[in-house]
Amino acid sequence: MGLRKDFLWGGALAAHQVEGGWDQGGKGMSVADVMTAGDNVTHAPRRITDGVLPGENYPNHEAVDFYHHYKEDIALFAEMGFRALRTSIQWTRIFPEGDETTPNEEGIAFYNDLIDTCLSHGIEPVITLQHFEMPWGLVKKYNGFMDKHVIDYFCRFASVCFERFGDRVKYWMTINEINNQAAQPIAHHMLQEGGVLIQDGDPKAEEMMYQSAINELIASAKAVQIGHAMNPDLMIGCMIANEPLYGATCKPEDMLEMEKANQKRYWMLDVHARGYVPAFVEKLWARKGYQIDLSDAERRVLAAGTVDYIGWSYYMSQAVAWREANTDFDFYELEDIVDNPYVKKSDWGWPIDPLGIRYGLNWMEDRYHLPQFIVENGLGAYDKVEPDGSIDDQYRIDYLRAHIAKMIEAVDEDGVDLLGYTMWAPIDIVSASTGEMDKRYGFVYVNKNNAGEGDLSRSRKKSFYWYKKVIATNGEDLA
Ligand code: BGP
Repeated sequence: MGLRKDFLWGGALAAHQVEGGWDQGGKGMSVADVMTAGDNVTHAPRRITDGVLPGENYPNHEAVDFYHHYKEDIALFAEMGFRALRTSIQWTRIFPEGDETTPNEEGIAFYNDLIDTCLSHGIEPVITLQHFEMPWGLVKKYNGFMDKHVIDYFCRFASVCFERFGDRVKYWMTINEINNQAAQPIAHHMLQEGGVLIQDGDPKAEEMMYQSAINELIASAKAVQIGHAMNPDLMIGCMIANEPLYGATCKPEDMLEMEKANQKRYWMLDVHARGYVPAFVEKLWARKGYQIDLSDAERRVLAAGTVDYIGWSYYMSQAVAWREANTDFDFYELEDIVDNPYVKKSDWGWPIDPLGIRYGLNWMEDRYHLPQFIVENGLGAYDKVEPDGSIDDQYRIDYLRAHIAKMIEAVDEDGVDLLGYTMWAPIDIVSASTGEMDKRYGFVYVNKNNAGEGDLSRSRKKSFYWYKKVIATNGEDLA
């Protein structure tokens, strides 16, 4: 009983949310570098500016300066007993504009040292190739994945990563939370996943999303084949935002709406895992008159590039209700998700549902029969530093304990094949959705606030010691 002995306990980061050093070491500008900060008080969203403009606040430019602190930070992760660290390789450190023919050796040297530092502590590096980090140069020249040329640039980037790091990195993921754009084609998400700029309200937005997503999936499938051709032992997965969906009631319309919502949110996973576009998507394209450029040769690429495992993030479940006007049961997150009265919410309004992680693991197992890897799960919260410097983040411990307990039940009682759990994020970092520093996830506190004040010093929170014990007992002692 219990988790496998080599269970990959650890933490997950995204390079652009921690590294900073946005213009150092030959790095080019990425989409993360042109996003301003939003906030949780006025609910102002992050804005995308046309390049880096004077007088704007770009929180990812410095982030928590992992670029210069990674040795110290990885030593802290090792102190907790991490067996795995997930992070991404910023495309713009390797190809600053995105379409160069030779890589930037300084960027490669940085990641070589980061990977070696992990390995020297016995930590398995787990790498995401594209975590909201599309080169701005590719956005401006090609509108990101709207253009098929970008598939080739992604493959060139992936090839260099597999060649230079594949001797030491076994676990890979292609595109982070690729499905976030599926049911809410708004500018923020289109930019993050596909590097595609659209105007809010553009009537072509959804068709563009499908075209970009298809091109992203082709790029992912090609990367899987490139990686396996170099080394068949590489484990190359996808990365899905898993928000298990519940019908708001047992009314038949709500249940069908829930099923249609699942189809729409997870069809990209169908392609990753099964290698073909499901019929309901082809029908939707036909019904809406979308002209999607997907050749027979590209369909063969999709079939030949299926993933080895499913990596997914879990923060919340959602409840879905049918609206009478919605005669074709077409799902849109902003309109069809309703409050679930049975679950609490975080300070940022994210539903908290520990049982949903077990439900999600079972749902994935039933649908895809592939190994799974929970590569993000955590609580964004306000932390208070006491006068003696300590941080009593019992709420974070409670959140993680409840989720890990349900995750273990899915393995123990339901037989799910689970490779590991990398919590988000072991150190405080810049929030992806709001750009805030004060939305904290870490076991390690970083002295920096939303206004950018603080000396970036690191300190251990109460949860640091708790997680160390969880790993040391392989999840048996969650107390
Ligand atoms: C996921 C992203 C991460 C991360 C996390 C928490 O969507 O993969 O990059 O940021 O969510 O979200 P946030 O930072 O908005 O709190």
